[in-house]
Amino acid sequence: MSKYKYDIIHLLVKNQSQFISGQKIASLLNISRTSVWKSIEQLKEEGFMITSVSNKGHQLKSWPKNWDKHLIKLVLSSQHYFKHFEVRDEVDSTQKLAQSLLHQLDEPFIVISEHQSKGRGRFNRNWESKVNEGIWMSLVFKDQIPFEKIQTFNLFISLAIAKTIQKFVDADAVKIKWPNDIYIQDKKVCGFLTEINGNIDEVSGIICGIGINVNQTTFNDEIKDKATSIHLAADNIIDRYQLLEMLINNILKYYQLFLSVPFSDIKSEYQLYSNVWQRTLKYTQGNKIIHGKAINIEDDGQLVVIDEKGQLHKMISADIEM
Ligand code: BT5
Repeated sequence: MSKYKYDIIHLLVKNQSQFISGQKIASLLNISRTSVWKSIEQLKEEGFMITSVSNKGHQLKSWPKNWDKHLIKLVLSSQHYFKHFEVRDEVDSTQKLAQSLLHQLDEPFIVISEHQSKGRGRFNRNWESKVNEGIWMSLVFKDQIPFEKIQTFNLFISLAIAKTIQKFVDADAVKIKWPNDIYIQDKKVCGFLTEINGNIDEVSGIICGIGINVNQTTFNDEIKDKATSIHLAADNIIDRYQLLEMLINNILKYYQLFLSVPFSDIKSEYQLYSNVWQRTLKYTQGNKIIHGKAINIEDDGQLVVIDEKGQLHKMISADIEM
C-alpha cells in the first residue's frame, strides 16, 4: 500500500464537502499526480467510496465500516489526551487487554475491538459483543486522583455517554440508570464498568470499559426483551466513527469536569437524566434486597433510597430491576 495513503485520506476527510483536485493533493504532499492517482485507486479497492470527476478532482463519500487504527487516530486527532490506540479484530475482553497493558504504557490509551469473545459486565456477567455492530472499548485514564473522589467518576461519564447517544435518537428517550447503564426508553443500550488501579490514598489509573449497542437488530434470548441499539431507536444505520468521535470528545469534556469540579456542580443536570426517581424499584446489594424509591443522590455519589417501611438506605452501587 502506498505510503501516502493516510495523508491522502486526511486531505479527503478535511475536504469532504467538496472536490479536491489531484493537482492540489500532489502539490500539498509534494508527490506526483501519478502517485496520487495510484493511491486513490488503491483506496477505492479497499472500500473507500471516492467519487472522481475529471476537471474537478476527488471527493470522499464514505469509508470502510470496520475499525481501522489509522482512521480512528484520524477522527480522534482533535483530542490530545489518549496517546495510544490498541485496535483489534478480536479479543476476549478489551478490559482484560487494557489491564495487561496498563504497566507497559505510561500514557492514557484506548483499547477497542470489533468483537469480544468474553466481554464481561460487573461481577463477571456476560456482555454480548457482536462483531462490527457495537463499540466495545476500554479507556485508560492516568491521573493521580484522591481516592474519595473516584466514587463520582461514573456519574460524570454516564452524562457524557447519554448526551452523545442523544444526538442520534429522540433526546427525551435517553436516560441514565444509576450507577452504570444508559437506557433508551426502558431498554439498555449501554453498560459500562470502572476499575481502578492504585491504593487507598490515591488512584493512579482508571480503566473504564464501555459497551454500546450501535447497529444491532437482534440480541440473544437472555437480553432480547431488555436490550436495544441506537440503530433500532433511530431507525438509521449509525456511522460508528462519527459516534466514536463525539463520544470521546464528550467523555474528555466530562472527565475534565470530574477532575476540576465537585459532583454537586452537575448534580441537577444528572438528576434530569436519571430514570430512578419516584418509582418503587428492587435494589440488590450483595445479598440484601430492598424495595424502595430513590429520593436523592448525595454529593459523594451515594444514592438514597427509602424503603416501604420508611427506612433510608445509602448505596454506592447496586443492581436495580426496572
Ligand atoms: C455492565 O455490566 O453493564 C457493564 C458492561 C461493560 C461492557 C464493556 S464492553 C468493553 C469492555 N470490555 C469488557 O469485557 N466489558 C466492557 P452489568 O451492569 O453487570 O450488566 C450486565 C448485564 O447486562 C448482563 O447480565 C445482561 O443481562 C445484560 N447485557 C449483556 N449484554 C448486553 C448488551 N449487549 N446490551 C444490553 N444488555 C446486555
